[in-house]
Amino acid sequence: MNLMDVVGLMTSLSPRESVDAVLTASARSTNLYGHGLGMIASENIISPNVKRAINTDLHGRYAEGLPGKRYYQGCDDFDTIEDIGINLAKKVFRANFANIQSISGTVSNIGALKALAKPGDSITAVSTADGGHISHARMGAVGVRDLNVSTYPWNEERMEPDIDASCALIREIQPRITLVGQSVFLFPTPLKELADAAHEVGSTVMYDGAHVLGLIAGGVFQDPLREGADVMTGSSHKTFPGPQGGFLLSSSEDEAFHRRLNNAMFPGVCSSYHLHHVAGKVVAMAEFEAFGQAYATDIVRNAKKFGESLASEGFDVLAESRGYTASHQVLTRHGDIDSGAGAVAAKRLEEAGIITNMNMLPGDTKAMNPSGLRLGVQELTRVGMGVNEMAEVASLYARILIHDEDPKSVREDVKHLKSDFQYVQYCFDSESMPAYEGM
Ligand code: DSN
Repeated sequence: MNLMDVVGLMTSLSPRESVDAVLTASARSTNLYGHGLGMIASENIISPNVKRAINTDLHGRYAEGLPGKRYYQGCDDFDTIEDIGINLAKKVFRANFANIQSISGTVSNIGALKALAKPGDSITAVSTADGGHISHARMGAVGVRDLNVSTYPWNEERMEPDIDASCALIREIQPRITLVGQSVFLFPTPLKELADAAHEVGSTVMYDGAHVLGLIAGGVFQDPLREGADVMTGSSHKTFPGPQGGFLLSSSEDEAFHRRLNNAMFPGVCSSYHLHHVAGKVVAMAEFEAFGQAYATDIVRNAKKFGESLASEGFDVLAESRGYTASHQVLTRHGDIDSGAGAVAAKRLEEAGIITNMNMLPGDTKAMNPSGLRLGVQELTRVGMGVNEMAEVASLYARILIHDEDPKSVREDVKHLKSDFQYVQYCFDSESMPAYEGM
């Protein structure tokens, strides 16, 4: 069936058929992940109690403002939830300020850019080609705020900004915001050096911790708010294992600055802020306080093992000289630069029930035809896989991508491996609800 046939079929559905089609497709997607290996580095699954917190009447309610200062009645109970959440966020992320209203990492970034800069100001950031997020670029949030972006020179060997050249850039440009952090994020950013240069020229340091927030909270990556970041943004659903949403955090003790950050979020970039997801985030933070350090430690241990195992299977794994990774991610190159071999590899893995994403690697210039894969182990870790399973997963990759076995025959082994890992770990009441079932 070609695309136009599919579009035709979709537009001819009756209302009842549309409902059924959505429910069927949702169940199939759940099934795909339940029997497969979810390895997209920006995803995760939520615990039974987070699911319960999300599936409440709060999903349809409004609470503009802050706890105790609302524009709507009926918010007293939600105020309790948000108050617990703000306090937990300060504790879990070791911050002096926390706003937990953001509905995504990108919205957190737009809010931070609104609070910290005005249109026409300059900003420095990691380029998308080197792994920066689209919201750090003119095509994304940085453009929405009309900021002029200069990107850091990149050290490909170390997979981080070239320190001396980046400090020189900051001193030359004197950006309003020195933005660091990436979506392709293998190693901690050498933050202290960059922050010293930034503060010397009066720049505010903003750290986008979307991908690595759980590792930061678990104390196994870096501690941006103590290494010079003034503001930290992040997603609540990547290595931090909550529902989809965002955080806005700061090390500042200045209450006027806190008000600026809060105002940037509301009325700045959010009106409704999805109260059920806030409740889910609060439960996730409480569970993280209890279990997060062990979870974060296991993620990094698994990622290192996965990188080593892929390399032993014969894959070209990036950053060998640094032990492949210090985060949840591993990067593999599958052919020449711009060859599109990463896209082909991702499709073959999907046929076996292994869900990944193609990714540009240093040198690639075509986002739809990159040479690489970005692989994350945070979801597999969350359902209890350890280093032995990482070696097994690497061998499944090799059967498909190196020994050219038919992915469909590997799919049964993927399913078999996954069948033993059906409950979310590192949470309360783990076995009260299977990981891949609805609410
Ligand atoms: N695009 C997401 C990622 O996969 O990194 C972040 O928003």
